Amino acid sequence: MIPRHPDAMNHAPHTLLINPTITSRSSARFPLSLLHLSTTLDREGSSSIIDGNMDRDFIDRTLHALDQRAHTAVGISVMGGPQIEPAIAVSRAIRAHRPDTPIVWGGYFPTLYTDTALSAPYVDYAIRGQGEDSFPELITALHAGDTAKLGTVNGLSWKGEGGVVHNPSRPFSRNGPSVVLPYEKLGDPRRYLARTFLGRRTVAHQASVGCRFRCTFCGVAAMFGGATALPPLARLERDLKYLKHGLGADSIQYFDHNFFDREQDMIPLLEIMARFEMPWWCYARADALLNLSESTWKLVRKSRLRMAYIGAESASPAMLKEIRKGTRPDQTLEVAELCRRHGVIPELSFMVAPPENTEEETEHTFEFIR
Ligand code: B12
Repeated sequence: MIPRHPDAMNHAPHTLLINPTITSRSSARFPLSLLHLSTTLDREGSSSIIDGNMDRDFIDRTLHALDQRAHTAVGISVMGGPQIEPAIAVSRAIRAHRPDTPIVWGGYFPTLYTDTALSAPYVDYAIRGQGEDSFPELITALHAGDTAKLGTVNGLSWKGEGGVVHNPSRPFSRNGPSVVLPYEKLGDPRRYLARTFLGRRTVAHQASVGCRFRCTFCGVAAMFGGATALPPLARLERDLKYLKHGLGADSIQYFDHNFFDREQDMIPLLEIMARFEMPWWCYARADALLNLSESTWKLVRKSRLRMAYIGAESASPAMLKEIRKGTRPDQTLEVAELCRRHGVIPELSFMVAPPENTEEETEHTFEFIR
């Protein structure tokens, strides 16, 4: 029998979504994971969001929110690294304050380390991968108190009588948000318009999802398995119109896992972005930028790409081969010059201290960086 709030059956399911504190307030960007989940949760119920990056007292706010009304469950977004500590703290506080409220973890950490997450007494369910379809199904089951349904939710891992049960994974979903994200759930969304290198009112947005590459070290490859989906042109137009004219944004950080996919597919997107004239930042591969034609680079300049985050990873061809990056060190040097020629600042990330020849390789990478 699934424990439920005594008042639960008197209204539609309601879910509280939490993003534990992980950045300074000035670095806070839209909690897109929770906004995406809200769009689907609100089809058959309702949801509210607490973002610890903006509201630093997020644990007190959470306990207060739980006292205001019946909650079917609490959903917590957890990335690997520093976000785990505040995620544990808020989960423990919820468990102590409302023992009957189910706690659901989602995001990169519970997706990549599901058993570890579920070994904690304050984590009842883990949603693996994209949550837009799985989570509403779990909420429906919890709201109905229907244990039998738990086994049917793809992408869910839960604690059965005989131990942890991992339901089959959910196939990759190409469906993006069918409506403009519910930014109003963040209080005044203009609080998230940040002053950055790109502009005075920078916002974060995710247009496409996934990545077709399978670099061995990357959580994205593990989460999406090489699947990727670009946004329909109308959706990109709709979202940019809202961000620029609705919210007053003047520049964008695209959080897409790998912005420049196949050149011919990018051109219509770049044409729309060029019309909005909002300086932008993205994640990009060196080989993708090097392979763009002169005419596409002309369009990229017109679209006002200002900075590209490029995973250079290593100065060692052998290492790049081993991690299946698919690029070469000479391409890293070449793309740095290419970007400069087109007025784009290359932001290059490297991994140092590999397991073999640690010191030698690290020194080699430092020389390469210089
Ligand atoms: C914004 C961001 C940050 C922000 C903070 C975000 C926050 N939580 O407030 C900052 C800048 C702090 C950050 C830091 C780091 N980040 Co970061 N970050 C991102 C980024 C660019 C966007 C996240 C986002 O909004 N995605 C869009 C939403 C829609 O997708 P999503 O988050 O995946 O959510 C979906 C699912 O995961 C799931 N889901 C997510 N949460 C929940 C919750 C519930 C309840 C459910 C049911 C489902 C669910 O459903 C959602 C909808 O499909 C991602 C790349 C990306 N595009 O995802 C990298 C990424 C998540 N970061 C990554 C990493 C590694 C880090 C760092 C560890 C890097 C470092 N070494 O320091 C640091 C760690 C944190 C730190 N140092 O404090 C990796 C994670 C990979 C991994 N192995 O786990 C990513 C994937 C980048 C990459 N390409 O590798 N990051």
